[in-house]
Amino acid sequence: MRTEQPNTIYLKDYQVPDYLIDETTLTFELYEDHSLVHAQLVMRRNPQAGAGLPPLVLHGQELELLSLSLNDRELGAGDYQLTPASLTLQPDSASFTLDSTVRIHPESNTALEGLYKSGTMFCTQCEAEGFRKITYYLDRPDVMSSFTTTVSADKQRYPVLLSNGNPVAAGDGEDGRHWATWQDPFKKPAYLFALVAGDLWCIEDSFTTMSGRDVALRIYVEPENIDKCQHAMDSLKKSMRWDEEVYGREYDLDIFMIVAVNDFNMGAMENKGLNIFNSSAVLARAETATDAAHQRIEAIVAHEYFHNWSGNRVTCRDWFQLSLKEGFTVFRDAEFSADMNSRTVKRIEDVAYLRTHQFAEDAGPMAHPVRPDAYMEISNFYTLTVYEKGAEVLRMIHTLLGADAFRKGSDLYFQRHDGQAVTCDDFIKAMEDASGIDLTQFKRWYSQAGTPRLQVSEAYDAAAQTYTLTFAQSCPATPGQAEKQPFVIPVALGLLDAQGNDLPLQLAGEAAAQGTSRVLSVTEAQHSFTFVNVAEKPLPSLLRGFSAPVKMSFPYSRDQLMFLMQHDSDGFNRWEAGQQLAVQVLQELVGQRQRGEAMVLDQRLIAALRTLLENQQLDQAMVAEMLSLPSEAYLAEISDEADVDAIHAAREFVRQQIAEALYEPLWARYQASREQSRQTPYVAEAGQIARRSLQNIALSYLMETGREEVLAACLEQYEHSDNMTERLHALAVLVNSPFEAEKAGALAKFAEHFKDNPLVMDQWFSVQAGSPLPGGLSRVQQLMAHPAFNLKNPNKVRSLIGAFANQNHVNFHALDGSGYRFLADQVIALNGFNPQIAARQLAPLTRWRKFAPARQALMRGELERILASGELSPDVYEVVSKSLA
Ligand code: B3K
Ligand code: ZN
Repeated sequence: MRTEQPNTIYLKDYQVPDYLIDETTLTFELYEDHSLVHAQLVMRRNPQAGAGLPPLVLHGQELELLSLSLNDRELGAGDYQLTPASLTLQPDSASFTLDSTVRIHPESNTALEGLYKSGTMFCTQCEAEGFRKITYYLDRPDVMSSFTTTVSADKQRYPVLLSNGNPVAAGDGEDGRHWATWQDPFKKPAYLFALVAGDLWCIEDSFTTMSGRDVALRIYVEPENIDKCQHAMDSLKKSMRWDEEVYGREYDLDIFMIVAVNDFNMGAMENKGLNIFNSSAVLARAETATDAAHQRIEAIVAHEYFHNWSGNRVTCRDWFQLSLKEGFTVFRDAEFSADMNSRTVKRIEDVAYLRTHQFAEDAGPMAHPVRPDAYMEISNFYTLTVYEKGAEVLRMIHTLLGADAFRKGSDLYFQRHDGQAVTCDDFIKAMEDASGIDLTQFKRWYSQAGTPRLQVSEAYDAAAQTYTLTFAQSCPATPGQAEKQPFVIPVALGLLDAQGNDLPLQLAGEAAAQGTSRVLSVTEAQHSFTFVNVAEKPLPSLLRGFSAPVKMSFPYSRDQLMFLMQHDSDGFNRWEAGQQLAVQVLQELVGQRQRGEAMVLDQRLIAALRTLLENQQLDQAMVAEMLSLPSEAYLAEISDEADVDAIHAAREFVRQQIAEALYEPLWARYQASREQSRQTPYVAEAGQIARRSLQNIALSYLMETGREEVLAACLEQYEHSDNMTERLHALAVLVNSPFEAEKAGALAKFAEHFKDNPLVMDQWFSVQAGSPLPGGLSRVQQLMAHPAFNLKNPNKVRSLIGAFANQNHVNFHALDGSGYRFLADQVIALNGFNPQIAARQLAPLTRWRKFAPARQALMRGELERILASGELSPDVYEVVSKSLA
């Protein structure tokens, strides 16, 4: 049983640091069975912290202190105090130099935080609090220092030695060793420190910045992956140009490096000048990575690059401000991706993700504001709320201010705070100062958790020719926040006439109409807006482009939704109307199923989809999105009590009905596209990606019919595609089909062919883990014993255990509790060596309140079992204890 509970850290307790570090000089001596770290810190009393010389408390964990000296005076054991997490000593002057040497063990670091080994290579991950596992330090983001780093290692094993900044010196040492020194002239917090040593190859390119400086660009990978870097390099150059054009931000060092590593807890890390990436976020070529993987790489490369300004040049004062850099940078990368691909499709994907996963988080036991006010373990707060909802908050500011004022605000923010560690309030202040718009009430988005509901009602007065929309907003209670104040909710909208045209929009009191799509600010709990000169009762198109992260409802009839699907000038809302129609139909079927009635499908859904499929003018990616039914996870999220089996049955029923009724147009679309694939070599480019997405969704519907000609087509696509997008989809469709022999054959062949490519094997695990066919858990358990599986590798954990628990609802939620027990067992195992990954995998169990009492009891039982399982990491303890509270 655990004895010690982790402390809760509160935003309200923030205090400036007592001491500052101006210069940090590090020397690493890397060996196979230990490493030595020498740190020289040039320090001084923080003038903002008051008078006197308080004790200096440095962070440090899992360090073996070998020597310590203050101003060149060697300190003895009586001169300082050590705890498992700190080193305390008493400075005798306001400025001093501290030298320390510690021994650490990267070779046995399985938490993948601090300095660790991934395969044969040394690498680091310091955000948020990993630097304290490297040396004694003030490991907090408001302590910013210049860094000079020397790395020494065996030359043959580790020919490449990298750190932040620019290379300044290198040479050979004794015993076959060599060294390199790097200098980073920009002051930075320790969380942005990075080091890499390994046998790496790189591809090289260059970028000329807007002021004409040449920057060397390098992507380092293990030699066998050197042919999979070009897409990431192209993405990097596009990102650098886009940030200059859209934000006026120029890169600042002479070199920018990306290193791909196989063992990484998340996607990537923005270390200054030396981004370290999960190899899944770098490596791609047609034969091994899907379109989705290519787009994810483009987005992550951009995200990490954009952090150079939004995060590195201007950083966070404390970790409560995490969304200052993450929400802003996600907003920036989303706009970049929208500019590089289809804007509407990007928005649809992001909103579907937000509504399924972030809304669920915001309704669960870990709900927290975009700027949290308390945490036990900061690693648990790299959440969908901080990232995705944080980005929505930025998007709303952009919508309210307009693009020009927003840009003035961001220019002011970067100029005013360059080189500083600041708060979300500082960001808002810059936006207010540049735009003249008061954001006081708007800031509630940072402090209040929970997803607001927005109920909209209408009233048309034919005699007065006025149309009134009334918005009623409310927000459910969340842990620690019973009452909420009204938010500022920007509602972009239009009004459609009977032909589907946008009407001019004139509000009462305005002299003339102002456009046909505009943004209303809903600021009161109950807020009405009256449009005048409205000659006929219009149909409103509300929350265009999903202008605010709320749960909006309006009593649309199914016929009205079908009309909006065809006529709304806002592409996002055409999709949204289709989703709402599908949700209505699916919920009706769920009810029929629960009452034991035969399910009867409203044929209007078929009619609407037929119209879409027959329209050859529409963007194929849009058609694909509109053909996609709301996911089981989303249907669960919007249920008061999610009936996993009824949802699955209803959704499968609709899929089969669509497949039978629309067989012809789906088959025609499929064949035309597959023919084009056969004739055109693969390029990861928007037009082809759109075509393949429609082709693939058509194939999944067609396979529902079980017809021989479809099976043959699926096998042909599987065997003969020149790219992973088509091959993997064909495999997934086979895996979910009843054709056992073909399925087994394809799976075996795939594994044999790709056994040496771990990223492709991740896909192979995922398609099997996600299959809703009976027996899911035992398939997953067998796969855990596959030679390519390894619980120590986070990508493997995510692709097998994560895919099962998050994407395979019927199997994970099996009524005998076996899925829950399995997940709890894995969390208990992971807790022992990688707490961050353990805590992340727990998320599905934290949603227990969504389900009927029998499942609730089973899920809670597993959470309690984890709590009692022995010594828990703070990461797992926080999630489990809050979930049970
Ligand atoms: N800033 C990193 C995330 C670090 C997570 C640490 N547990 C990646 C990113 O958001 O760009
Ligand atoms: Zn980020």
